[in-house]
Amino acid sequence: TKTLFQKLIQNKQLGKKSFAVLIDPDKVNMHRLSDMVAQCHAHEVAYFFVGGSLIASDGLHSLVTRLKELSDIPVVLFPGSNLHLVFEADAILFLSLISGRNPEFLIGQHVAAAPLLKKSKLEIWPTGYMLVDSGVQTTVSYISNTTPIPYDKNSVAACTAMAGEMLGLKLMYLDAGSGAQKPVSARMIAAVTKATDTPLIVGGGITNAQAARSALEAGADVIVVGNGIEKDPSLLVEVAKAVQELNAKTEYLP
Ligand code: 1GP
Repeated sequence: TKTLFQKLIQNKQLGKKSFAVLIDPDKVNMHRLSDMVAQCHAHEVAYFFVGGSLIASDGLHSLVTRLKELSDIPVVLFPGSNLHLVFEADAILFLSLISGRNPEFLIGQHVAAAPLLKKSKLEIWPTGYMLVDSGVQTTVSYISNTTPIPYDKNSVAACTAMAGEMLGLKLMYLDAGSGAQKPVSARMIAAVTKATDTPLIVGGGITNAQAARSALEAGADVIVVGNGIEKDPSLLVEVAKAVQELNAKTEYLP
């Protein structure tokens, strides 16, 4: 059987787009979780991303185990640091913050996590993580003590992704940061898509179906929505439908 990562690569080759729902343990409403998970099932959500740059509650472990009880949708850790390892999850975005110049988030945290990950059954997804300026200082840029890529510097993003790919990273993630005022631009997504062959995840500030559609049409393989769904649960269905519609179109192509 294929690993989750092999399926991700296969989907990219087929042009099949995926939707990941980000669940932040600090914000999640545990009473609504099972309804939300049922909706994710019904609407073919591909992954749960779980985490955040700063987790203030102690709910990460119980969130992951609860999600595993409720469904078979893969749970992918989206860690802010090596404190955020939960071995019951399916995979981990092993993020190297390549848009920044803080060695701690490029390699430091990884060294501390490596021996634990080596022993675990988690699938490791080596990811070039690029933060993009979105008009507000996001928690992640503050916590990581890095400067994001300027909003309209598409070629900086493209060259950063190219270098990440040349260093052997298998996946790129363009993130405007959770709660961004505006999502990553379609032009930047297109520039990164053109510059690399790795699958591309895009998230941050996607708060309507049109933003999701435009990110996918520009080249994103996986889109991530977190905050928007916490605020308005109906967004989950809207975005899921946009993804399904795009996939239905590509299936009719010769
Ligand atoms: C943040 O990409 C994710 O790292 C999702 O962001 O919470 O703004 O949807 P939002």
